Parts: sequence; structure tokens; C-alpha cells
Amino acid sequence: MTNTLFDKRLHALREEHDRLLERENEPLLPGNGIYERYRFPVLTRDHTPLEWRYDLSPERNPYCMERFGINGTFNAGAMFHDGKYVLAVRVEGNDRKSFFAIAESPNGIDNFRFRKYPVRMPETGDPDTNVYDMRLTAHEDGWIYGIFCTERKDLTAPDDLSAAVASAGIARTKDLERWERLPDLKSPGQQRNVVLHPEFVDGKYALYTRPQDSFIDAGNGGGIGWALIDDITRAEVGEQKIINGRQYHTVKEMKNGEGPHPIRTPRGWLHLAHGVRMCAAGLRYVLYLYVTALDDPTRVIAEPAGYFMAPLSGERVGDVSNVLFSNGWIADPDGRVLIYYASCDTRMHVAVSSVDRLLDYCFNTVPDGFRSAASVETLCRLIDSNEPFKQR
Ligand code: M1P
Repeated sequence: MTNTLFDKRLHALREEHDRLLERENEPLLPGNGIYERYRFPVLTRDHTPLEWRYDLSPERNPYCMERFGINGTFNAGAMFHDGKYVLAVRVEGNDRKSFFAIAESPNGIDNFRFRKYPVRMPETGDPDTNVYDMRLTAHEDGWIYGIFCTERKDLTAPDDLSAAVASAGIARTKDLERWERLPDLKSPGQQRNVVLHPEFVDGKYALYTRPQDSFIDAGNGGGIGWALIDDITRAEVGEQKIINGRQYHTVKEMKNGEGPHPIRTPRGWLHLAHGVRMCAAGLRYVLYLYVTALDDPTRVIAEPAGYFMAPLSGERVGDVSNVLFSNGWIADPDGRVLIYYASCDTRMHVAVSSVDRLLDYCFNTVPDGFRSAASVETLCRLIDSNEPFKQR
């Protein structure tokens, strides 16, 4: 017997899904000159394949209803691989569990499609409760590494059902399909936002870390740390140096964390990070840039004041409001930079810039003066220097 309801619904779902996946994206002009945001999110939960969400048998699913709900697609690692722009997306189900799935696009700005299956990430002897926020690094050792947060129940607080422990999971692959799980990073405290530097430093692997006192709180120290690792197959943080700290009355007063691995440029390592501050509405996550020296990736040589990107308009609404987060960007050989950022732990967007523009921004934006009067002086200097050009 035919099931008209089922057929009608499936037809409508397929049409809508195809339309969404094929929709062309467009830059929002004129923008701020530093980067161009694009009009449409590049990935939402509606982009996930219908085969993931629906049982397509009219007998088993006569109402054609969702059987596996997807809550969000966000915080994606990124790289160019095999001729495609690839995102290692944090997909979160309605059950709150996150997992990774690879989505690919021919141009990096639209037409992203998920591979047939999500990533089957091997577990360690101590199974992860939740995994998320993978940073991809094509390391000079020849492997592609995925470093991500693995979260488990805090067994020292059995009665506190929200007490958790965050550590860095480490996996590697050659094809983004088959993953070899390595032991988790051993660290004196909790860790999130751990990122592998793409080159050896003094013959060692180098990690950007984010030591934290508890699951949410960065604690008293905090900041973006740096640790050298002898053996990535048994990675252990020994000495940890804070290279980009938190600071009172800045966008990173509460905490910060490295985004994707930095891009090597002629003027230094270009870093993208997130900064968090507290306000009446709760935590506010924004993105900022800084540059470190080529001969010493731990030495900051430029850091513009304030944020580079903050949530705007529709980006402000989502599961965890007031959040921009980025753990993926791609630098094309011609200098174009695609910045993949997530809004409100819900969806993925792209903004486009170039290495030249981002360096211009970093070296020519005045650093934070830490006082209102210093900001006013910066502004007045700009107004004065604009005097001769007012009629242009
Ligand atoms: O909810 C905002 C972000 O919170 C965490 O980031 P951080 O460790 O810097 O506080 C992460 O859980 C991240 O996934 C999330 O987007």
C-alpha cells in the first residue's frame, strides 16, 4: 500500500535539503575592510544528510518523522585536502553528545556536503563521554593530527552531576577517514583548546595549551600556554609557559584560547584566538588576532586592541548566546584566508580576508591602552591625521 503522507513529506524534505545545499553564498559588502562576512551560514543542522535524521522506510516510519535529531553543527576544524575545503565539524545531537563529521566544499564558501558517515573516532581505555572542537594540523611529520576536547565525569565528585574533567584527545590520520587514536595528553590540570603547531620547534612537537583549574574556569593562571612535547604518541605537558595571558578590562579578561593553528607569514605567525569576558548577560565570546615572531613563536610582536570579530545580528542567537568561536581557518596559496567561525554553539559561518589584510590589521591597529583616556587619545590622533583627507 502506498503511504501518501510519507511520500509527500519526503519529497518536500528532499527539495528543501537540495535547495539549501546548492544555495550560492554572497559576501556582505562593503564590510569593515578587514574581512568580508558571508550572508548565509555554511553549515547548519539542516545541512546534515536526511539519511542521518530519518528512517526512510515508509513501513518503519509511516509519519516520516526524525529518528535522530541534530541540534547543531559548529566549532569546526578546517584544512584544504585533496582539492577540497574540508571542515571537521562538531555535530551535536539532540542527546547533547557531540561527534565529528567531515564536510567538504569545492570553493570554501558554499556547497558544503557531509560525507556519508560521521567520523568513527576510536576511544581509549577510558571512554570519552563527549568529544568536541577538533583542531586539524597537517604537521611537517607527514600526519594530519586532530586534537580535540574529551570530556568525562569527574569521579572525584560523584554527587555533582555536572562536574566534568576536560582533557585533550589526540588522533591522527592520512585521509580524514581512518583515525589512529593516541593516548590523551597528560597534563597537571584540565585542558581545553589544545592546538598542535604545524612545525617542529627545537626538534620537538609544540602545543598551544589552555590550562584550567576546573571544567569551566580558567582559574587564576589561565591564558594561552605553550609546551614542547618529546613524543606525540605519549604526549605529556612538562613545562608550560603562558604566551598570551588574560588581562583586566579586556575582551579576554575571563579566559581565552587558541583557535586553529597559526598561519606562517613573512612577518610572523598569525594567530586567531577567542577571548571571553563576563557581563550581565553571561559570558561573551569574541575572536581576536595576535602575531608572534617567526624565530620564537612564543614572543608576541603585535596584538591589536579589542576584538576582531564579535557576534552580530542573527549570529547572536543560538544555544549559547553571545558566542563566536573559531577553531578553523584556511590560507590559500594566493593569500586568501577563509575564516570559519561558529555562532552561539549552533552553526558555522565563513568570513574571507587575506594574509596581507590580516597583517595590516594586526600591525596597524593600536594595541590596548588599558584606560579610557588612552582610547580617546588614539581616536583623536586618527581624527587629526585625517584632517588633510577630509574632502576625499
Ligand atoms: O560555549 C562557548 C564555548 O565554551 C567552551 O570554550 P572555553 O573552553 O574557551 O570556555 C567550549 O566548550 C566551546 O566548545 C564552546 O563553544
